[in-house]
Amino acid sequence: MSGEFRFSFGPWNIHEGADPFGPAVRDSIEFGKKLKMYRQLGFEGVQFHDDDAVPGMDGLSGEQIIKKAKEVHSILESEGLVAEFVAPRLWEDARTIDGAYTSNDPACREYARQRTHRTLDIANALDTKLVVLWLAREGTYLREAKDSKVAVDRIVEAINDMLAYNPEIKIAIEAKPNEPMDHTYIPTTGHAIALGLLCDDPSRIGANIESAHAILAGLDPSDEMGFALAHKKLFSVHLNDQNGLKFDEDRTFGAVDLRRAFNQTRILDQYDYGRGGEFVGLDVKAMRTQKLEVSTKHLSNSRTIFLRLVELARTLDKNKVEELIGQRDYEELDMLIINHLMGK
Ligand code: GLO
Ligand code: MG
Repeated sequence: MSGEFRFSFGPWNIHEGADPFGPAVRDSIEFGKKLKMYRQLGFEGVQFHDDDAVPGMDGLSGEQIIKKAKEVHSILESEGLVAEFVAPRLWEDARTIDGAYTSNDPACREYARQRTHRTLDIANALDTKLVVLWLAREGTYLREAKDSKVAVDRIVEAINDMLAYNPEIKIAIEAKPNEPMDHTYIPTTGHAIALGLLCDDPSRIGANIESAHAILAGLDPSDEMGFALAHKKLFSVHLNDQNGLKFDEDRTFGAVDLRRAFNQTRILDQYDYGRGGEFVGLDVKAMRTQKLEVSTKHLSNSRTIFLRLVELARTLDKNKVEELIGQRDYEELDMLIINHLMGK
């Protein structure tokens, strides 16, 4: 059964455990070693930030960047891996302090544009057509600091520039309502899809839905997925979990709310997610308390939980579900699902 799904994660998901209140607590694992762990953990897709593939890229020429990215592509091939997507990391440089595409400073917006071109070059060298846009700082801390209408126009302009720069790429917008900003301009999947409609080629714009981001927006991730599937816009997912309205926890998929995870798995499986080449992507973090030698369990556990939930989705008594829906006996339906999740 597991052969039907291909799984991916990003190298940042194996990390040193630093948080805003304390430094790293685990040694770094070098990139090449991380790549060797993918297959062992049951993964074949690698999610990239542009500078995961080409560290220090802002100090390199366009040619140097492409050369380095091609070297990474050869390593992927030798490890039996493929790049799922590349995402421009537009939230660390000083020129993106006030946002990248929506910065009030034209010189900073130009930096974002140029950097994004290099991201697309890297995607090309890594042989992926998918670019993820997590619009991290495209928002405000202060309502009056930016004009929200102009901000959306600027994001559209940036996306149109990407579509023109490489006519083959597709863009998956990863909506998130807050963190690092107080409010972002593209907080939900609905916003992401609507934004795509304003762009020059809406058919090439879709969504990457992260469970925790939907929860932070007060929404149910499986309903967000249903919305994107109805629009044929579910280009990727970032499965994880989240315990309420706090910082973005990126917990192991299903670890907080198994039923909520079940419903995500169920809708993905029901509508053949993955058949068009989509990956079951994770975006999970190991707890800070985890020791180095056991700091990849959040990845293999998330995958195992996903596959077990697929089994549960497939063995759910569909006739019984239909019957109870027909009778409008949702109390009994509730019990049916709970019993099923409890193995009864
Ligand atoms: C943060 C996001 C982040 C993105 C990644 C890919 O909240 O989830 O991890 O998914 O940078 O663009
Ligand atoms: Mg994510």
